[in-house]
Amino acid sequence: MVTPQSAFPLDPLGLGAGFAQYFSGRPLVFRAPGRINLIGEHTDYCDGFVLPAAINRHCLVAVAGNDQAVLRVRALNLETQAEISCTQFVRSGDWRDYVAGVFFALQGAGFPVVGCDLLIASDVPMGAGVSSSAALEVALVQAFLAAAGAATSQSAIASLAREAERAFVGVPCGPMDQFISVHGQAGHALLLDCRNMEARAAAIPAEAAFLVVDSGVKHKLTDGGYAQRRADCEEAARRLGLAALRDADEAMLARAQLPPPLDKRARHVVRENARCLAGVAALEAGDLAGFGALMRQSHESLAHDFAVTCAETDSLAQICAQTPGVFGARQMGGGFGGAVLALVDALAAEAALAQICARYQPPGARTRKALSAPSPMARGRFCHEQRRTAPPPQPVDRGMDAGLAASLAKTLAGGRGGARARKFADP
Ligand code: GAF
Repeated sequence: MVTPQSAFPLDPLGLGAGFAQYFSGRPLVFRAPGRINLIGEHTDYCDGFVLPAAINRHCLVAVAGNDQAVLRVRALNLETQAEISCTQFVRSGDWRDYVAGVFFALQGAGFPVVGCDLLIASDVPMGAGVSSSAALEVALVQAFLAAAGAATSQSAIASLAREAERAFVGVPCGPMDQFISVHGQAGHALLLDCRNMEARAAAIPAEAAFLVVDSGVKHKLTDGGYAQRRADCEEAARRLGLAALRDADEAMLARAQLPPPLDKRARHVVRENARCLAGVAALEAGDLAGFGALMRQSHESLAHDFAVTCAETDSLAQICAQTPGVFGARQMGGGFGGAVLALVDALAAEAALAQICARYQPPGARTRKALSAPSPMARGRFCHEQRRTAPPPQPVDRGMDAGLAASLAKTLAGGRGGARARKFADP
């Protein structure tokens, strides 16, 4: 996946300094990452298991209160701006719903909110299945809270960001994307149990690299297919007499003889949960071939049982899987397009990416251009290069002295490191 060189600052100091071009006031800057999901797709809203990792692509938001009942927003990567009312939520059907949605989700949850000026920049590709929206939501939650002088727990930040997506953007998403954007750890994926929100860090072996290859087919979770799959899963669970498909197993499905397509939807979830648990064991054992085989099975299941792939992602996953050095590949994220994730031998990553780009015929000139060169994201072990996520509030003073600036840059660049197992309770 390639994002052209950005014409705007993507570091907190640069964005903080850029704020003065558009607004007055001293901004605070917040940052949240996008994600990959190694395996466990369409299982999070079934109370199941997922294995996401935060990536080294981020959304940054610089914020300062403006003493007015309005949100003045400049989105640098979209080259656009907007004024959004703080008194009433009005659905726009575009990026403004995320900004207004987070604001009103916070207000609805009883947090203080104030009118703000916001400068937004992101290098998380949109519509590619790497959670650009969750990164934006998480950064916005932190920004709005800080502007109002409020604070809350990391888990609450993730829940509030998800609530904005569900209640205001209108996507009935599961908890995975916002959770990993808040809790991601450098060099690790997190095995998340979406029923009790307990997570365990699993180290990504040094020999492993993940390539994210954009199919060029933009997915949009608001289009209805995602909500339909979720409704199918809930209906299947209801017919099985279960709280969620997490509680189903193969024997139950064989006995119940659910009607199509519920039978296939349920089979995907039951098997994908099993693949996710087998996957984390394979990863921890350094069995990359085993993990790759599970990824291939996951793609087949997403294509045939869950019906969320498309011709382009099927073709791209096949090309990836046939490329020397690649252990396995699968469509990632909500589906109906977006990106394919490939697990590859780190030493073969550059060559594999070049071969994949040469063989894949993406739809449209824009994407051909986008795939013309390897990107930092697709190059090497990008999961090992990610930076600390969800940094604490950091005032960015345009007159900051060099020593403080260096110390801030160092803080923001530091990884958390170290595996941990803990419960992330919802508020
Ligand atoms: C999207 C959703 F936002 C997630 O909650 C998850 O359901 C994913 O699709 C599919 O696994 O990213």
